[in-house]
Amino acid sequence: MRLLHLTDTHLGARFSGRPTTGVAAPPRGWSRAQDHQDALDRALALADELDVDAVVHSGDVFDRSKPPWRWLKAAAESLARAARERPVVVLSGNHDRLGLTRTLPLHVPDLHIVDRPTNLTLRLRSGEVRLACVPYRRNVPGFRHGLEQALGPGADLMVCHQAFDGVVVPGLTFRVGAQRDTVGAGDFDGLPRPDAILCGHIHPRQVVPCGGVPVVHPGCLLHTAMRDRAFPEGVAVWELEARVRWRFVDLPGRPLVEVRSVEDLVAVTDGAMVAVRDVGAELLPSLLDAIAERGGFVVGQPRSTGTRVSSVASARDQQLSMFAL
Ligand SMILES: [Mn+2]
Repeated sequence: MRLLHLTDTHLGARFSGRPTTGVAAPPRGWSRAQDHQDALDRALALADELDVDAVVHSGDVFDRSKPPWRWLKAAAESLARAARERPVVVLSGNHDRLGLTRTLPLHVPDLHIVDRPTNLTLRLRSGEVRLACVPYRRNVPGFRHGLEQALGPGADLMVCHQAFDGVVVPGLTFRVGAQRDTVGAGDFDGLPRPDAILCGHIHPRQVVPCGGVPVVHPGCLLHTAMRDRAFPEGVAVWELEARVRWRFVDLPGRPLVEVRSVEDLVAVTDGAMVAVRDVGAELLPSLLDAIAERGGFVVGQPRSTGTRVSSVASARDQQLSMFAL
């Protein structure tokens, strides 16, 4: 039995910062939200190619709880089409704050939209799989309550959108007790153990143990911020045989490049989205020309030397980076 696991598609997301204008402006009509929709379609095409038995999305389907109509419609069409081929499970994340049943009022037989803790049995071609699904919970008691409902009856796998003790984003390791929504092995006491946890929320790809159970984060399907550009974008493919295994598959999106000097231009390839940082004002016009010549375009206001970086700004950046998860 084979599953495709994707997460944090953030459909409808625009990139922070207004696109620049003039030379090195984005192509006419370009929108980062189209990139997010394309990434979803790439992942669903891989599900077809690998002929998986089911698709599981572990949350943050949309970037905002009320997504723009255009992107809502595109997502609904893609998910409904995928669910005609195989069961598709979508779980709400912290960004899907109002719940997905309101956002995606789709009545497609094999599209399982999960807004509440649910013990879900998927009947697949090659057998059954029991999923304990716990959408994002704002605090630990809420998560524990969700676990009792979803995992209490027993499950093969768990699906959730939560920060687990020990997960890492740049500059921060999540710890139980340090954030009110971070959970740990103790929260599973007295409950059946799933073989593995398919997790969303944390954008850098990683695996952490939780009481001996692997918590697998394929990472966001497409970057929502420049600072994440070093992390791979993609999905996990699960094989459920005598033992449960997964592998990560990269599905790289548009290249993201930060340009601070002439040396960085080499990384600007056709279609690259570029942030210009801390460049001297006298150098800026020629850099913008060079970026445009290489087929790249700039998002955000180019920052010249000395215009911004301060300890206050970096503290705020860090807060923003946490908010963006
Ligand atoms: Mn997210």
